[in-house]
Amino acid sequence: MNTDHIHLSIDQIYELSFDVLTHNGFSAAHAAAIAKTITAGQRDDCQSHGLYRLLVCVRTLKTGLVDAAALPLITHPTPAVVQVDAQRAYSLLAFQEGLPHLVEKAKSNGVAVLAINNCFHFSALWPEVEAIAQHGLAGLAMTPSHSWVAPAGGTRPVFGTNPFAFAWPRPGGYPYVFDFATSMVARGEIELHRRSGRAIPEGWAIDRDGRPTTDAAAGLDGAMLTFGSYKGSALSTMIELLAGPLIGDWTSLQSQAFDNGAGGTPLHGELVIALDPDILGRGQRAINASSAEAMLDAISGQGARLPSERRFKARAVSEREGVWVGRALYDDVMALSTP
Ligand code: NDP
Ligand code: PYC
Repeated sequence: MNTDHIHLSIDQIYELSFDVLTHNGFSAAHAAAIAKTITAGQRDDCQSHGLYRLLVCVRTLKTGLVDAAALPLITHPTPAVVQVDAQRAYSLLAFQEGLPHLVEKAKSNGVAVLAINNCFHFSALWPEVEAIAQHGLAGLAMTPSHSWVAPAGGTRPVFGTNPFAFAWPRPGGYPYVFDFATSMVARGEIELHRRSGRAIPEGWAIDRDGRPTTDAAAGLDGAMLTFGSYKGSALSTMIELLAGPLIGDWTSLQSQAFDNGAGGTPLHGELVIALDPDILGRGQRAINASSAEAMLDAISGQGARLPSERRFKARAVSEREGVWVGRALYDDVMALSTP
């Protein structure tokens, strides 16, 4: 018997998440939207953004900063733009309600933008770009977070871990999807290392004094590093600008200042873009789709793996067999539903 892990079905993960969230004060609508994404993360073996996030959501709710029930306010500034004000609630209900408008606008205009404002944001972005690709559209999503990451050549945090995600629809199967932090790894990954007492690889973070460290706690206390040196640094800057000031929202520095040491989920905006190959592809959808497939096959045909392949395999296993959750995490989550 595996005593270090607990076996749960996907439905049980969802029910556990929903119950913990409502028990702690989230409205049913927010709890459902958050639980859906957390369940997808655990199902796809994205440990940094699965059940672990329940601990962070509930801790953040207890700071009193989050609105646990506010309904998203939707406006339509132009035919190609939908703006959703989350009103200081978590982002996922705002995305859920904005998505149909984004899809409809992209299919009418060729390109459309969903700007989510004023949202607490904890989640992986691949569920969102995958949902866009399910409509036959290409999707991009990006957000700031808290200023935890030093620019290349510097030692003081400026950027968030700033995730960047892309999906491309493929005929008859999963879309092509990538979704990564522009830091070396998501902060959640370093937090998981700290929780389990594991060292982090060199290159992920520096300590308070700017020295390379393999100590997860020292790295969290110092600064994380961007991936790809100055290239990741520039990408991260772009994300700060596009998902921050461009859409009238905060940078990671502003989010961190607002948090003021509370240790809660970042508060900022999210930029989501959808593009329609039927409108932009000069009426050659089938030809364009086959050149896209030829390019993707040239990657996987030589044994290189496509991003999300690991995740899709994990999804198939979880759907068949359920999920194993570490006992320590399970116990911490269960403790959230007891008075
Ligand atoms: P990883 O470095 O683990 O992976 C990022 C991407 O690269 C995934 O699409 C992954 O696919 C792919 N990948 C990994 N290894 C390979 C490989 N050898 N060959 C090809 N592709 C590969 O993720 P991060 O730590 O950077 O980010 C994890 C998650 O954290 C993301 O989902 C992100 O959205 C989330 N996040 C959210 C933030 C927020 O503010 N909301 C902030 C930062 C991160 P696969 O999944 O199949 O391994
Ligand atoms: O893991 O970097 C992270 C993160 C930040 C906000 C949500 N996840």
